[in-house]
Amino acid sequence: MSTTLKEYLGQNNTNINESLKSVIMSIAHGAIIVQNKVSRISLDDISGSTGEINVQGEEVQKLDDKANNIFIDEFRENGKIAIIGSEETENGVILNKESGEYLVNMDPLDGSSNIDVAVSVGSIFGIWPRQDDSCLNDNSLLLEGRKQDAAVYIVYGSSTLMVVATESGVQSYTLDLEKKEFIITDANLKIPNKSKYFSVNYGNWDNFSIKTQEIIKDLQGKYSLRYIGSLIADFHRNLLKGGVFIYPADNKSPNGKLRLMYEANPLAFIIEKAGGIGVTGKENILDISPGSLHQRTPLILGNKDIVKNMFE
Ligand code: AHM
Ligand code: MG
Repeated sequence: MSTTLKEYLGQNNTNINESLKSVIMSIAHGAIIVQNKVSRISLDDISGSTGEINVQGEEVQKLDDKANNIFIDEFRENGKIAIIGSEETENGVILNKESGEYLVNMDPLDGSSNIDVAVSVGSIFGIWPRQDDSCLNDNSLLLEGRKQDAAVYIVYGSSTLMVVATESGVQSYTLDLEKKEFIITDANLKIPNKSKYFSVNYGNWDNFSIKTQEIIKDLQGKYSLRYIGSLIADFHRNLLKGGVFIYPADNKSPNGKLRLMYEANPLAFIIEKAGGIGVTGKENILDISPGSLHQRTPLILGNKDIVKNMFE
């Protein structure tokens, strides 16, 4: 008998409160709508860019925009979310100033440069309990990763998966397209002890520092190289098979490319709950005290052993 996401969250051993359950269910509902758009991109004229440039200075893809609106609408309807930070909006979007209990930082469509070529993309969410502040503004979103109550990502790939991490562990659910329900397919996801892969954009080699080049040279020959260029797809493969993902600082991106609040923090939370670790190279991602919503960070995510060896 298959257990749906709703049924699984309803079981006593998950230790998740009702409000958090409803936030997770809203993400699942939004993801089913986004999955449909992703699969129909060429049929519904939603490929390509909107012509706008987002706060990151990157082209906004039509689907970036749609996914952003889909999840914001879900969260607005939910009522439990006070404010959202999104890759696609310059400032936080206030939803429920009075009684919102959670703050969500999200990348509504990660890997969007891969959408038009039918390569896996994803959505990423970090969920924090609202702190004791009466005035709600962008600063309310700037909490350390370790304070997250939960983090979630979706992979829109050959199948659509939703991975949910809370204090009690990490579960993976697969979307049953016929029933339009996420079904639990792994109740206790752990990164394997033995690693298979390392993932880095070798095209940036000349911009890497000597130290970064040495670290990467050390991985060559020990592990197979896999790099998709969709963070979620690279992360998910390495989480299941064992490995390390590296997006370091370089000459072109002195603070790294990926964003702390809605890419690094949720994935570092998930990998830690699965037995791995997320670091910048100098500190644990989850301990960084954030300075701004769209802050970038060097990012290394993987098995504890490989990551520790990289800096010895
Ligand atoms: P996005 O959030 O705008 O889609 O960009 C982030 C993406 C990640 O999915 C991926 O890991 C990275 O950018 C790839 O960057 P690069 O093409 O420089 O290797
Ligand atoms: Mg992204």
